[in-house]
Amino acid sequence: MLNVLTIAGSDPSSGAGIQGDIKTFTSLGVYGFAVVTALTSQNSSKFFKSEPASPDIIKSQIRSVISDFKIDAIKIGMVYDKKTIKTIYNELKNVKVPTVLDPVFRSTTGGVLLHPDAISDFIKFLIPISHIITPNIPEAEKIAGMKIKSMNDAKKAALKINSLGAKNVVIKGGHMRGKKVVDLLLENKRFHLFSQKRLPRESHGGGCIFSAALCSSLAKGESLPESVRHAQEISLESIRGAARVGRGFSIVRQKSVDMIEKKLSDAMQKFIEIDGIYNYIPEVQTNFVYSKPNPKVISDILGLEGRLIKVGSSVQPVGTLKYGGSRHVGNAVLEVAKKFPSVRSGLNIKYDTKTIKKAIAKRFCVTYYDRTSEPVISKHKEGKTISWGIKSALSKMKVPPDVIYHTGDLGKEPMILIFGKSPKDVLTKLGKIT
Ligand code: PXL
Repeated sequence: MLNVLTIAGSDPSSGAGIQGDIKTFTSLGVYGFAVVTALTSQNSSKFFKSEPASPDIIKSQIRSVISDFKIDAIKIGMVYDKKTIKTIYNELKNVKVPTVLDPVFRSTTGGVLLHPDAISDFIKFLIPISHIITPNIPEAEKIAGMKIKSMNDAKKAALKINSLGAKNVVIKGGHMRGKKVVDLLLENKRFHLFSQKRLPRESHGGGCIFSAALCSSLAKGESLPESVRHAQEISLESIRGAARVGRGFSIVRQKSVDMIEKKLSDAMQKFIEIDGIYNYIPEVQTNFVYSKPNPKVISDILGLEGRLIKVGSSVQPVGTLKYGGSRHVGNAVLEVAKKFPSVRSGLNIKYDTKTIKKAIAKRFCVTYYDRTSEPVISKHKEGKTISWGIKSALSKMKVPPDVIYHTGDLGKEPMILIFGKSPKDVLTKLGKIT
């Protein structure tokens, strides 16, 4: 499991701050650690007070986490005053973990979250140690020292913030007028625009969700454009689901965790980390899928819209997990699950007679099909070959298969598919034959 750390303030209304961040992390399947920089008292309509934690306890909290856990990404939220900023800077300046800096200046209800005399230290110390900074328009105006009235202004402000030491900048467009919300990313001197429908409401916690989601995506190794797109989608979804739990602003609501996605992405991570696994990646690359119970259609099956690809002597995921994302392995699992509903996960690896022999020696249930004997009608229908092949391989089977292979056809690479109840089960089987 991936680990992320938020260094932020406490919000007892739990929409924003560390409470909000932990919910976002959990909903995205990463483990969230939290270092508290300040306490606030606030609800959905009013901000009452705030009080910073002492530098000593902030330092000690950061050390207690960093010294024990492997942290994959960090988010910095509310930092309140100069002392807090310097403490965080000192603790993180030599830590090589991608850091998302969320400038948190004011609460939704107008409470001061960064003391005005601390803004110059915020810029001087925290911006240079961040991998990406995520201001909204008013925050970007304050940091860049200019008004932002147009996309052109936003681009200028992003370049200015970049010159202050932020390696990458995303300016969230929510405060700009228009039917769409356009977020602007500056990465390596290049601009990317991300446009989304505008929702007709304001809610508490949206900014925190954006930066916490971005942090989770970076931990997962997604590219910056992918991470921003994801963060935008997740924020929108959480704002759409916001609930009016109090008398004031609605509070954002994170969607619940998709355990299918979580289990598959955890298993993919483990797969990638298997020593020498690149030797098992076929020419057509690998996909790994996990199905909802009793799948009826390919869109019941989660897979990579992309592949796990061999890069030199490593394996890297390309693309994102989507239901219906995998045609080949997805259709294979769909076909097996129709006959044996306990089978819900599958993975393809390079064909090798040694692997087949090992599977047989381990008393795995192994079967195969012959692509060259596929009827011509079926061959010409896109995506039908797999369904035909799996059906033919299963025709005499009484128990669920562990492995199905085929030895190829003219221009078609031979392949081994491993099946199991869950991605973890598939990995266990894989471990026994590789
Ligand atoms: O949304 C920014 C934010 C961050 N952290 C804390 C907050 C808020 C907004 O109210 O209270 C603690």
